Amino acid sequence: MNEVGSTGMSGVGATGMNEAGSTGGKFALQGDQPTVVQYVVRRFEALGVGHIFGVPGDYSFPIDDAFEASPMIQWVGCANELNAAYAADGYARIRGAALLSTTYGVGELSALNGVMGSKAEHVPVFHLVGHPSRRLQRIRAVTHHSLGDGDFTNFIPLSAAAACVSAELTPRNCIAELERVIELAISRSQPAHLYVAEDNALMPIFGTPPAMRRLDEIPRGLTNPRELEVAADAVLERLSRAKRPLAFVSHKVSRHRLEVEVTRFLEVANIPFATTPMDKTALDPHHPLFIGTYNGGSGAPDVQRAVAESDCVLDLGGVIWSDLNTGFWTDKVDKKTLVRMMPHDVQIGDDSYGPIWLGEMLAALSSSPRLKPFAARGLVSERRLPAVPGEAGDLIRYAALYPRLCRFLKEGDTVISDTGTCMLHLTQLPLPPKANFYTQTLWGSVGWGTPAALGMCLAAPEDRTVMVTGDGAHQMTANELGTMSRYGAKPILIVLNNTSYAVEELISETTGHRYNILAPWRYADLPMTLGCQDWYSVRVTTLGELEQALETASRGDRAVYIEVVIDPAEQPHPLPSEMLDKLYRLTPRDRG
Ligand SMILES: Cc1ncc(C[n+]2csc(CCOP(=O)(O)OP(=O)(O)O)c2C)c(N)n1
Ligand SMILES: [Mg+2]
Repeated sequence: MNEVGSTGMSGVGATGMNEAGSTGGKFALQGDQPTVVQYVVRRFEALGVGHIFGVPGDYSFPIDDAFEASPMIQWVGCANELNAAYAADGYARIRGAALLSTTYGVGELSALNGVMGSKAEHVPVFHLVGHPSRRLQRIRAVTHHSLGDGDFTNFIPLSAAAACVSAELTPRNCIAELERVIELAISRSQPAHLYVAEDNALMPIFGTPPAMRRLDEIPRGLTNPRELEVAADAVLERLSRAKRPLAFVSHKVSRHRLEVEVTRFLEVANIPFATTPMDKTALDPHHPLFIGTYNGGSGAPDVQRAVAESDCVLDLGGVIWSDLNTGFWTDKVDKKTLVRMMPHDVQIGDDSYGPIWLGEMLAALSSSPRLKPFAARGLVSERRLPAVPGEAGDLIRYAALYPRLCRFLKEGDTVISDTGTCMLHLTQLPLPPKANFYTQTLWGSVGWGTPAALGMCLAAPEDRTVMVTGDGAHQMTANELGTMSRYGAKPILIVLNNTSYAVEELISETTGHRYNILAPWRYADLPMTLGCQDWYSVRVTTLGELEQALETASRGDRAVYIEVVIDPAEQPHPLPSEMLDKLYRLTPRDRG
């Protein structure tokens, strides 16, 4: 469990529930019981969440007021709700849960692309939405942010669709609903949608609150002992027949904080592991059993060989076998050899066993006397640092840029890649020990990286956060730079200025589209314009300038913004037509 420690609150009475957030606003009632929103704040304080990202709005004032009064949860005012959702996503990837606050209609809908990304990539974000009061709803008032039809249920299914659970909080259900929703969101590692009408928000809750569990105390899965026994037997039987087992460790292992259990199992059995680009640092890439990143037919040949030759492939947690995560579905995993140990069930061939919590499954396997260690085999090509080509006066080409970025990274760094050509390069680089690498490989919403860096900096201020983004992605969310400075985040931001949506040219059949050309921003001026205090911001056009800037950045005393001007000679070449066929068509041209 990553730093989501105890807040020191074990029960409601601990700090006098009715003090914080009792603003005496238009609906406030006095009494011994906390109001609904006060209780929500206390519950998330006890869970261990330290920040809430959002944009205020009148229907959510009760929520905003209550969090503003919290001594433990800091309000982080973002430039817009989409950015706030991305920031919450970044925060939750590190801290295990995050809070997002938006207002009815206009705010919640703006956030939905970001929250949906959290759903796709299994990140638990609690999306709190303030609704118009029950009274306005009863009289079917025509209000702002509504469709003017007196119907206040229009947006509920939309926000609910971006979550794994959705609930309206009322004074009567608040205590039980909150526990149910927290448990579901954490066990599924996906967002929750919680909404509350403005008047209900300020009513005292009904009932007696239970002892409040911290995040690491929330049960994440159930196990049927009989199913566990049968499934463990089936896995051990498969392993007993295997000569060359290999494991894939997926991002769900880190989402569910199962790194220790997975490492133990792999070490006891001495089974080597690979990761896909999306899961690159699901376990430490410097672990001796790590063989490299597997990206179907486009990854390192020795890793491809190891996967193709394996007679028992263990999928630990649930790999995303998607286009961009498997070299456009060129993976050579023989499905007959696949044993899928998902967070809540196990799938082998046509058989499915469950419910089985992955933590218990791993413990059962690791402690079984039938699990014999396999002969060790190591493949360590991915740990070698790449050579650094080019001269100081050269303009900056990718082949010279990425090796320099690679050498700049240091142990324990948080590395973020936005979607774009940078993701294709960064996922192939070796990373330093204990580095954590984050992308949105499945959802791929460009612009996620900049606000996610804000969230990650606040989630782990002691770590160094390095974010690489294309200029097109950055133009979508750059207005969050000011928020970073305001809340003391000190990221290292590397913005690749190639004046275009270059990756779009790469994946289209023709090049030279005007719609892929960007407005020419002066990126290095942005931090100052957006109010960033004492940032080191620089524009570099040669390798010498780049090295100088990275040298300054590595001093680590302040936030850094490096605009890297890419050599205009670096033109994207469209992918070979067979690749494009694979990406976009059901049947390849040569077979169709
Ligand atoms: C929200 C969203 N809108 C549009 C897209 C389509 N899209 C994918 S990559 C990309 C361009 C990225 O350009 P840039 O950040 O400049 O990176 P480059 O490829 O130039 O390195 C776009 C627009 C998307 N993925 N997400
Ligand atoms: Mg670009």
